Amino acid sequence: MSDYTPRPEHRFSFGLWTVGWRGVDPFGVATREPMDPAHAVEKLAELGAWGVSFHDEDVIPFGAADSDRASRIASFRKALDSTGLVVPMATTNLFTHPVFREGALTANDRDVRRFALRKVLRNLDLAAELGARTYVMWGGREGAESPFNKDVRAALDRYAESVNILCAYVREQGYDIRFALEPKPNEPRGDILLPTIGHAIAFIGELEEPDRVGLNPEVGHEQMAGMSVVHGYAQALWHGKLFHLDLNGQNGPRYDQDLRFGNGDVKSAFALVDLLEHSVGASGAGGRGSYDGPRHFDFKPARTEDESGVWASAAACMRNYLILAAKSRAFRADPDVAAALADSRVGQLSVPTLAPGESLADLRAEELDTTEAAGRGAHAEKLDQLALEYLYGTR
Ligand code: DIG
Ligand code: MN
Ligand code: MN
Repeated sequence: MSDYTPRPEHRFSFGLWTVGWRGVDPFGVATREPMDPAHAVEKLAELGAWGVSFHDEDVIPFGAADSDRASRIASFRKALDSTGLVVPMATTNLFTHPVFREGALTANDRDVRRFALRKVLRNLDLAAELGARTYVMWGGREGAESPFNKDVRAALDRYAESVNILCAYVREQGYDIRFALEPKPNEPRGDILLPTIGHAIAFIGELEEPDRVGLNPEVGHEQMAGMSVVHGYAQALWHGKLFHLDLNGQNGPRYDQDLRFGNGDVKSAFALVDLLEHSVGASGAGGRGSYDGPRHFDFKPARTEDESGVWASAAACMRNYLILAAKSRAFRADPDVAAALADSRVGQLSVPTLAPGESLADLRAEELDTTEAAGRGAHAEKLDQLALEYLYGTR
């Protein structure tokens, strides 16, 4: 029997806002009491987590006096020190306060944009103090409900201006920090800017310091847009842009469910863990990119739960990852799978189409019996069924 006990070496991390989510939704008030960040840190450590991430306001209330800010940071630090949990990632809440009602870094209102930039800069300093190496930017309020209310080209100018300023600041301060953009197609805005991995990768290419900016793709956000999360993560890896990740669950295009990881689209969860675990150090398809960062969860324990359910849900995120990682190892070691991969010519995709030194004349001199080639089966069904049988537990 495999051991599915989470340990710090697995590098599981959680957003403070996940286990601290009080269950407020558009149709109901909180079902849980506020959670002290120190308590969250202590409980996550007990469960076997390695790290925590935070928004500024997960630790420091909006507008807190300096003395209150200092004591809350001290309490958070004390819990980190006593448990040994680290802070791999930090981010800014640019979405809760009404001042951000029409956006933050891309608000039409220039005063709001300048305030948002100051808010990020301040939390970047704290992030650096706490040792975070990734700073996530999720533009939850960057977008619009009306196509006439947002000049998207100007908004992207402002977004790029902000990211360029933040990259320059981190460089000048000597912070060992990279930025990770988090795409999401909608919710809370009718349409959010940089809605998918593809949009974000294209945007990064227009920045002054593109090497300092990558992605923090969230499973459910790609699936909300009807995208394949595995293809999206694989392309982010291919670009060398998978700087961090938000693991959770989702049942296809609908509101952002933020289910515990491993719930929702189970097959995609298995394929994603296989990609993340198999591609680390492996030849992988083309060998391009592998991810060895935190296994970070951004999920919401169901509103139905009391605090005991919160911890059951958090523990299940890590357990599900370990179960799927064990299945991926077994799948990859199975000789029947190796044979099915060969029958499907999966490895052949890593062979360059043109041989080294081969000329186009050589290529064009070749002929293919297209009737014979058209008759070649892909044998994908057999391979996919083997994968499903690992999920079903019959292998
Ligand atoms: C929501 O998916 C967003 C916010 O929770 C946060 O800004 C980001 C960090 O992972 N994810
Ligand atoms: Mn989400
Ligand atoms: Mn997220």
